[in-house]
Amino acid sequence: MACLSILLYPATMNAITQPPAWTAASVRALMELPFPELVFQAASVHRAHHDPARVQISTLLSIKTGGCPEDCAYCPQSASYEAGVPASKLMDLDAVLAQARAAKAAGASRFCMGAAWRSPKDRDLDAVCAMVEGVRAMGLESCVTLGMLTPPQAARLRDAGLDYYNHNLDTSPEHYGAIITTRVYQDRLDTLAHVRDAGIKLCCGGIVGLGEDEADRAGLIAALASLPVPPESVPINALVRVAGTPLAEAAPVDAIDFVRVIAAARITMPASHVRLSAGREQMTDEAQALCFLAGANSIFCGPRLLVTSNPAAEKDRRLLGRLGLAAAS
Ligand code: SAM
Ligand code: DTB
Ligand code: SF4
Repeated sequence: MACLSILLYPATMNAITQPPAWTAASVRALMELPFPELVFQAASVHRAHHDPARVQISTLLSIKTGGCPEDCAYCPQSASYEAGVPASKLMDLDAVLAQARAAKAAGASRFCMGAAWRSPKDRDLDAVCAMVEGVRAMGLESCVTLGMLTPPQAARLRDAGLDYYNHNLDTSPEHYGAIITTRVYQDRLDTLAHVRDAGIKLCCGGIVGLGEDEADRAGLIAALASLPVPPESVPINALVRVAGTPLAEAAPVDAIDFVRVIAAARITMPASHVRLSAGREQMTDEAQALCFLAGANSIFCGPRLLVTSNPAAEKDRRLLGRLGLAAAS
């Protein structure tokens, strides 16, 4: 037991004055613990910081789909690949608000709007700000993911009342160049800093299943936990393999390995909401139950993610019911 505890706390930690400074090596040691020990530690941290019977529910809407100039190898919305996703224009305000109303009626507390942009044009940002204002007026939390932002753009979103900005690190710094060539890791870190400086909460996570190794998974979690302030919301996605993208034939993610990543996120970012995000449709109920046990406490509900599908609302209602979990308000 003593040796397991040593593995959990990295050497750089000063137990009295500082929180742990997580490194890829210390997160990897954590992720390699015997599975029952890892899940026990994650569940203990979860209980100390959250009600383990509550799950935060978000709903996603793609407000501007396809035709993206970036070349993220996982993404069906990149113009670089033939994934059968035609480019469309930014949705009208009324259509977006109708979807937000439906999400609220279905039990969501947060409405997340995604756009397939490298970065928004200032004219588009006006329209998105109106969407944020409309969503908040319904009593829903708002989240947008629009690509890279400048500091003035982040300030405009803050002034519109935006609660969360989603901008994922996706994988480790070392693996990033194998997945995306049209931007670098530092671009992501810069936008995260602009969002934080504007006073908007961060939603930032990554994807498992991009051909990364265990060191990369640990490196992603260490990078997230080492941000100046950890993200309030940490989406952990399992790659949804889409025909036409370079990762269409990637090896499927092993469910136990995925739970290890969730557990590591929970232990290293105790106060954050850890979202079991894309890929739930391909997971068994039992794998999802293990994720909740290991500290996941948020999901996307609704039949669509951005362009791929997600479990039907009724299926999720049954799953949460079976597990005795309730939606957090
Ligand atoms: N274009 C903006 C950007 O990339 O920041 C916002 C939209 S983008 C689709 C949002 C996130 O969706 C990506 O950062 C990635 O983590 C996730 N994503 C995209 N395609 C995915 C896939 N096939 N499987 C899992 N997650 C995916
Ligand atoms: C996140 O981490 N996952 C969501 C949200 N943030 C924007 C997106 C998942 C996308 C899955 C593939 C698709 O439907 O395009
Ligand atoms: Fe564009 Fe975002 Fe897809 Fe990358 S993940 S191709 S930036 S929409």
